[in-house]
Amino acid sequence: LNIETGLRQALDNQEFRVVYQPQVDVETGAITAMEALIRWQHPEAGEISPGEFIPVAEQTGLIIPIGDWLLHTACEEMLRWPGAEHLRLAVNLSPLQLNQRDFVQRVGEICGNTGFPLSRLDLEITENLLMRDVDSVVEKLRTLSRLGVTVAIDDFGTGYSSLSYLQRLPIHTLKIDQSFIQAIREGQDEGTLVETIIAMAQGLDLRVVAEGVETERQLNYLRRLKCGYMQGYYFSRPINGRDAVNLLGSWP
Ligand code: G
Ligand code: G
Ligand code: MN
Ligand code: NA
Repeated sequence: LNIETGLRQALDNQEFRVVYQPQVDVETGAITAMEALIRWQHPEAGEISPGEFIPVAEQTGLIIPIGDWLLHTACEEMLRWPGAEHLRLAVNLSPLQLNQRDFVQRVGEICGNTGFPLSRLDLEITENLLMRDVDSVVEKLRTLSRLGVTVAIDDFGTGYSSLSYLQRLPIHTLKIDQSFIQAIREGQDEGTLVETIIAMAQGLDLRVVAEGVETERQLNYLRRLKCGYMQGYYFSRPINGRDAVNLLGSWP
């Protein structure tokens, strides 16, 4: 299988799908957002994971049309969900997308065309942005922030962002990498890095989302620390739009 060749045809052949994973308010238990995640069903090779094909999409520039497709599709789909009028939509961005000169315009157009309010959009960027031009990315994120978009640092704690870097970027949310959450186990849940990150985020006035929550122990721990939001298999795996509608309808 040649991933690059396959990727070049995948959009035309409608081989991508979007799945969604809920984010839950720790205090109220309500679902407040859905993270959109891309899936690729190759006609011969079957499902190929984003971990495999996203790097190739980035190297080839195909991440630009693929990213546009994902945002457009997720916006359209979520707007059709009953009772989801207040849900936020979180999407993952590659550095290459942010480095596009017309990035702000593209996001504005996709939301404008679909009717999805910018004020319900969360952009997830990783710490290792490898941004060629930090100033211009900061400027773009500022512009989007003024329009109501929020920005999250994804996989927080695994990259090399310094505190000064964090302060420079107009961000609203830290998503604690799942490896730190999974380290919360019987007898090992004191003085964890999670505790430190949450305290730091509170000091910086940032929202915190804990990723990869799988157990009740982890949930209770996050509640004690007054972590704001959480996401993980404990609540739901990433699911398709139809299942997401059912989940929302039956959520307590
Ligand atoms: O969904 P899964 O856990 O398999 O995702 C694996 C990785 O792929 C994660 O780091 C996730 O952020 C990334 N990913 C999933 N969907 C997208 C997408 O639409 N765009 C980008 N850039 N990355 C994505
Ligand atoms: O890098 P990013 O955070 O966008 O990646 C999200 C990925 O994490 C998705 O591929 C999703 O399938 C995966 N994921 C979400 N919740 C859990 C969880 O509770 N446990 C594990 N192991 N993976 C998870
Ligand atoms: Mn993410
Ligand atoms: Na993450």
